[in-house]
Amino acid sequence: MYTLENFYGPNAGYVLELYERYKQDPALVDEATRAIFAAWTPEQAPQQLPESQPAELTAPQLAHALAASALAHAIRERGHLGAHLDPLGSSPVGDPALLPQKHGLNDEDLAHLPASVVGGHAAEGVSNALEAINALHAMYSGTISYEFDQVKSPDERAWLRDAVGLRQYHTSPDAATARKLLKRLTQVEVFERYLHQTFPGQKRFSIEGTDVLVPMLDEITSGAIDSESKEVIIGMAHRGRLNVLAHVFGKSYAAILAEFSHAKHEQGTPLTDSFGFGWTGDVKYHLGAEHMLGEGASITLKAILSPNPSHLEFVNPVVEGMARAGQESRDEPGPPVQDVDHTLPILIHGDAAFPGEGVVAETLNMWHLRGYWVGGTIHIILNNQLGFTTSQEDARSTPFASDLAKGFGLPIIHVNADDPHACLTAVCLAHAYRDQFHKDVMIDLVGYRRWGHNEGDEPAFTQPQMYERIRSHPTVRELYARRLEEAGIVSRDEADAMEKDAFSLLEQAKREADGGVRLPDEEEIKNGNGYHHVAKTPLPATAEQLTAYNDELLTWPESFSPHPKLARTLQRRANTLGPEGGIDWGQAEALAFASILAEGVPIRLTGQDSERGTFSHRHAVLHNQANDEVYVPLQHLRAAKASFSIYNSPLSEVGALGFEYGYSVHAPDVLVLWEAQYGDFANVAQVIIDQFVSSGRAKWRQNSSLVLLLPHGYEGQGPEHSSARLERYLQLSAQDNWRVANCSTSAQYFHLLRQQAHLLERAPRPLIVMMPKSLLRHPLASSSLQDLVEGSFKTVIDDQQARENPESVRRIALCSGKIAIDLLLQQSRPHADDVAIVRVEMLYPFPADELKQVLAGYPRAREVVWVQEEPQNMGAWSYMAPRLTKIMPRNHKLEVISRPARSSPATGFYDRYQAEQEQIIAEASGLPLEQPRGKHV
Ligand SMILES: Cc1ncc(C[n+]2csc(CCOP(=O)(O)OP(=O)(O)O)c2C)c(N)n1
Repeated sequence: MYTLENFYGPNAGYVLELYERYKQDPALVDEATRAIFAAWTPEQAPQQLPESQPAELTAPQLAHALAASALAHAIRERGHLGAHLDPLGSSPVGDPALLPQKHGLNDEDLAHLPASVVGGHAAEGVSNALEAINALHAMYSGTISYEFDQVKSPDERAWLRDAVGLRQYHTSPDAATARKLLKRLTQVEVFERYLHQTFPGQKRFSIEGTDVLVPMLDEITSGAIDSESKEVIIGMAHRGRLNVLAHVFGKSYAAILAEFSHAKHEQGTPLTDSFGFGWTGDVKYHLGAEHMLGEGASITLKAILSPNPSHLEFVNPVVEGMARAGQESRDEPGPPVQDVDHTLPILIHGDAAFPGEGVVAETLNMWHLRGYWVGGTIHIILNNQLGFTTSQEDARSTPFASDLAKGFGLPIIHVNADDPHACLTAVCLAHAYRDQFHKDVMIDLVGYRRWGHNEGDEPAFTQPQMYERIRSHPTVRELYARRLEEAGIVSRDEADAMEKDAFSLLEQAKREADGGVRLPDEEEIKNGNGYHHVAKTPLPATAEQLTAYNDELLTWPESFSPHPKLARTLQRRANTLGPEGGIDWGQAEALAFASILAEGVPIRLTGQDSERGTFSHRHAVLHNQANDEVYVPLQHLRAAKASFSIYNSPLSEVGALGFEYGYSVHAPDVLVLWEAQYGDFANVAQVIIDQFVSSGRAKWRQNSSLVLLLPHGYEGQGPEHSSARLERYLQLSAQDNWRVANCSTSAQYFHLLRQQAHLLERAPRPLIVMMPKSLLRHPLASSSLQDLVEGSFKTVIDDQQARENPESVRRIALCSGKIAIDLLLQQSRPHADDVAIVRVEMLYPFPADELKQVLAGYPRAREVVWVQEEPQNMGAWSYMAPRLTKIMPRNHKLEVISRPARSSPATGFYDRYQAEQEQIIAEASGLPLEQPRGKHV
């Protein structure tokens, strides 16, 4: 490669030599050189050269032409380093390559060269290279600038360069549109000013400094209406949210002002009325909204603002999942049919949060994956150059807030938030790129923050100089009003009148708010959550149906050859529907899925290696050994009335789970399942579990029926592959927020899945399932066709053996999941007749009635022990103890048998694991306890 110095001065001779070679045969020079020669070669250029100049250039002319070409290239590639992006006027980073002098050129040299050495749209309609270079500077180093070199496809780069030069995307509004824009900016500013004056010091996370976001969103939504999209889904943090709610989502000023005044809290607003109803609400700048957009008869676009927690950026994967859900039709068998033009996702980021939070990278990594693609997201960094009190130098290691996006090949548009026309150009271009290529695109909207992080903060404590500048910096409305005044479009009086009108609307709204505004939630709260009143059991599947599904699931096209070993393993499933049973977990799941699809409920399952199943137990996707083609039997089921999709997820938890949560929220009729590779990896997704799955309903009345499959069980695999941290889910259980199950047989899992599908509409709740590992194929955990056909999900399973002689039972050993099988395996239990082993299969909601009934069935029992594999400070014990105490007969004592309290969930030494496990089983089976390990409660 050449350095810039190669193209002039002492190197001119060398360049001429290269040019001679190029003329002989272009293939004799490398690609980069070829491209430069092609830009000015006489084949293209002679007609644009002044007539006096010969087609063949002299050596100095040639050197200047090459230098000009290199300068043009530098501006296109690095013009953003010289762009005027900061409204507060800080100098651009700069790059010497953007200056003609660095290339050995001055203005006169450029003026003597043809515009064609610069090429592209900059060369159109100008008479020499100097004018073309100036035009190029205006395009790439003005108040808008571009970074495209990271875009891998040459076609896309060419399209983007073309789009920058074309007038088509450049906003130069006519007088009426300019007036409308000024009015919008006035509404945005006056809204914030009004709140500032009326509620001094109250948090609102003002948009001021990036006010132009609102007209930018207006532009995107009207573009979406033109593109016939049906939905836009927006994810954003607190900054500017109230303004977006008011102006993009049509939330009434009165409702917002009422929230500030707390006007309704004494009269039955959620906070006081919601006790017991599962809704506790959220602060106003986290709330979501829905609004229909359009004009007159064509109100066709549904705008959705996803609610989000304070945790910055974690809403990103949720919005992507919602978008995917909105884009898919699922009412036919086979894979869902996706229309990416139906739904447009928009993510608004913070300049500190975007480079800082890992979930951003996890979400960006999904953009091109089969199971996660949404046809492109428009990203906007609301760049106010500060994160709370942290300056950019301390917030990131890269020059631009958007640099992370370069690694994912996104085109980036930087724009100064004080130039509304440039900002609208940025969104038009971004939207057009998304529509054309269906890929993500990034806008870095550089503004400032007029107040502190929130309105109670004093920003000058930490950024004195910056805030000195901000104090005297006119607002974007003021700047735009002056611009329109100078252009003779809007007079000062007109601009002032716009302000007055905006104020009087707010004053009127305040009067309404003070008079009491009805909040829309009361009816729902009155009705409670209804969970306890629905029929939980679906109609059973028949033996004939399940047998037919089973046959079909074991059939693939004749030309298709799965791995022979796998084919043999799967064929074993052909023999398990007889009386001898043997339906294992994988088969029970497949049959449950088949019957759910036959009832018209679509299914989507994702997770790391979930197509095969981490433990090689699922094999929902078969691979032809001859050509790598795949065959998904559940997509070919004749009885299916809905789609089935399954994807291996990327190696991500927080991003992957967030996506599925969003999908489940926006497609409530779908059984959406996310599987952790091992249950404990779900702690990487803890924010999604805490902030969305467990609490979304309480905070935002957001319903999800997402199923989390979390492999769990002590099998000697060490600290990280044993526990799915059941205790955490149980600690978060309240207000009927979800269901937590730990099944001990494949039939129970079968019924649990069918029940969840049945409850999607009736009582939507997430379902947390502790999944087995060794039990996947364990004979004692497997089931028969009869178990599938005749049974239904049992929240508690009594001990059949003990039931034969209940009078002799002295101790009731309660347990859940795999330890139950370990206990039942004790063929020669020393006190088999004395101890009843009772399985609690649904831990939350706590099956109090069922347990009471079981306990009452052993009249001579005096002791209840909770047996768990987990250490005493983990597992279900802390959750069960107070609940069991409440329901136990008074003359019973309650004990726990477990590993002792530990900081790490399991030992790393297999022999120690085994000894511990044996001790737990021995203690649970023996009577009485010689050395009680637990405490009486
Ligand atoms: C995950 C997370 N960590 C920390 C915070 C606390 N916090 C709230 S706002 C903020 C600064 C955000 O800066 P930026 O992303 O630039 O957005 P801005 O507030 O400037 O609009 C921080 C650190 C948070 N909300 N979320």
